[in-house]
Amino acid sequence: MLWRCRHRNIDLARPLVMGILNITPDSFSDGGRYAGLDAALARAREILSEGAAIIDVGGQSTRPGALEVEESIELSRVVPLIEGIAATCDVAISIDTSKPAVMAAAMAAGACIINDVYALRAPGARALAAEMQAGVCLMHMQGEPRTMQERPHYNDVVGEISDFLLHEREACLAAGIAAESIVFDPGFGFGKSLEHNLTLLRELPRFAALDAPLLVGVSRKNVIGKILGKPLNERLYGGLGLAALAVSGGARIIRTHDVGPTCDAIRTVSAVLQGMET
Ligand code: YH5
Repeated sequence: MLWRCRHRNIDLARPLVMGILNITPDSFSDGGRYAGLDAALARAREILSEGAAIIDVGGQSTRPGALEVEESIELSRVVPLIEGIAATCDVAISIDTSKPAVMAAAMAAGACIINDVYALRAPGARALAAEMQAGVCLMHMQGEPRTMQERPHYNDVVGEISDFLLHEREACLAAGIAAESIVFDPGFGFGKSLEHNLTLLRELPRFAALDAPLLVGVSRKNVIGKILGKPLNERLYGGLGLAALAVSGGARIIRTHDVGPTCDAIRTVSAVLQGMET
């Protein structure tokens, strides 16, 4: 199974890790510490050496309650970093943005994947992705980041999110995006209560059976914090438990801050599920 992302074909025969590289100064992790370009590039190399296949570069915080970042600020954060990574590392780079101008600049700088929490719903986003032949991650979100955790509601959380993803996939295909370029993500924490997140994790095989490979991002999120009663910096082992569960449930890509430990966790699960060959 290949994920077609511009000049790259990413092999999804085995599950792989997407390492998070945030460069927002207010970021809950890494952003503050890696505010400078050199430090961010060093972190990118570290993410690679720990085993990530994809580096997810983000210049805008989308965690609950976050405000929108101005386009020029987002551009000034992500473009030099993507150029620097592309010049020095042979790795797939994804851009975590919802703004078509940022997507376009990121592609010009060397990114090959668009990871958009709004699932390319901004005017022009789908046409751009089609034109670039970019890989795209379509993620589900109920509401918008500033208010999405206030009162999430579903009658059928799995059914509604599946319908959304399939509907957005059709819109992407109609815009000229190749089916092989699309992956799905139920969007953990994006307009979901603890019970919603737990149901989604339990029912992951139903998402894995849809028309696209499945990406899961639970790293350090409140779902872990609520289960364990632990703060952000004590959620590693909980995150590894859920990463192992996600791969066992059919996820192909795990988005995480904790790249080395997550690679080990999912390689062991994959060896059991698929054996050591291929
Ligand atoms: C995702 O799931 N998430 S940004 C709150 C946290 C910890 C982490 C309170 N972008 C996803 O990582 N893209 C983000 O603790 C994403 N899937 C995809 N495709 C939020 C985040 C976070 C938020």
